[in-house]
Order: sequence, then C-alpha cells, then structure tokens
Amino acid sequence: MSDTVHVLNGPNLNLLGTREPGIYGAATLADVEALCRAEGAALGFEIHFRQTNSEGALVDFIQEARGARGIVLNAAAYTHTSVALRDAVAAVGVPTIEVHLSNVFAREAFRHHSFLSPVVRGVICGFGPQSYVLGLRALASLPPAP
Ligand code: CA2
Repeated sequence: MSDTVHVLNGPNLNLLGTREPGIYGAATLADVEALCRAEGAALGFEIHFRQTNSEGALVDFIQEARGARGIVLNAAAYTHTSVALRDAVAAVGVPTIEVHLSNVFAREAFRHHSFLSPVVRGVICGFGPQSYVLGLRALASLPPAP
C-alpha cells in the first residue's frame, strides 16, 4: 500500500497568518506544512503538501492523488461552492478527510453546507492547524485498502 498522503489546500490559504488572525490564528501555511511533515514522519507517511487558488488546479491535484494512501483536503471556499471538486473526490477513490481550521458551523450559514462532506471519509473542523494533524491520524487509523 502506498504511504503517500496528499495535503491539499484551496484559495486564500496562502494568506494564513497574515490577515484575519482572530478567525484563522497566527500560524502561516508554512507552519501548517511543517506540522503535517512532522506528524507525517511520525505516522510513516510521505507528505505531498500543495496549495492553489484555482479550482481547476485543485481538481488536477485530487486526480493526481489516485493510488495514494489518502488525501487531507481543505478546499477553503470551494468547499461551499464546487460540484467539480466533489466529483473529483468521488471519482479518485482515495480516502479523503475534509478539514477546516475554523468551526464552520459556528460561522455564517453559507459555510454550513459542504458539497464535499457526502463523498469524504470524514470531516474535522474547528481545531486550527491541529485539524490537519487529526486528519492525518484519521487516515492512519483506517483499515488497509483491500
Ligand atoms: O476554516 C477553514 O479552514 C476554511 O476552509 C477557510 C476558508 C473558508 O472559506 C471556509 O469556510 C473555512 C477561507 C480560507 C481563507 O483563508 C484566509 C486566511 C487569512 C486571511 C484571509 C483568508
């Protein structure tokens, strides 16, 4: 079984730590990446960490994860808008954990709906960068693929 886990990040997450620290905290995306690499090493995962502001590029990243051990996906605002991302997650057949830094259910109503949640293995939100760590641990806890 592959030990590769893709950690994929959507639009504006490159701005983490530079704006809106009240909602998203002080950690930068580089800090989140370092956290994922440390946890990935502890779990025996090879981490591929990527960010894009483009919906189509995120579809490509998901397709490129075919055959991987898992995906940890923070699709950011596309979570709430994108049928294309949902179709990509459903098509690629890789266990995917949807993660969010913030507790989307404690925020605006438009953030309460996710196009992704019905096709992912599980959802973790509200724990800041630890949401990603918990996502990696969730993947590690899954039984091996047949
Ligand atoms: O809580 C999360 O992780 C979100 O996926 C973040 C998205 C938001 O649209 C989702 O509803 C919840 C927004 C990411 C934008 O990140 C920024 C970081 C710093 C400054 C501005 C935006």
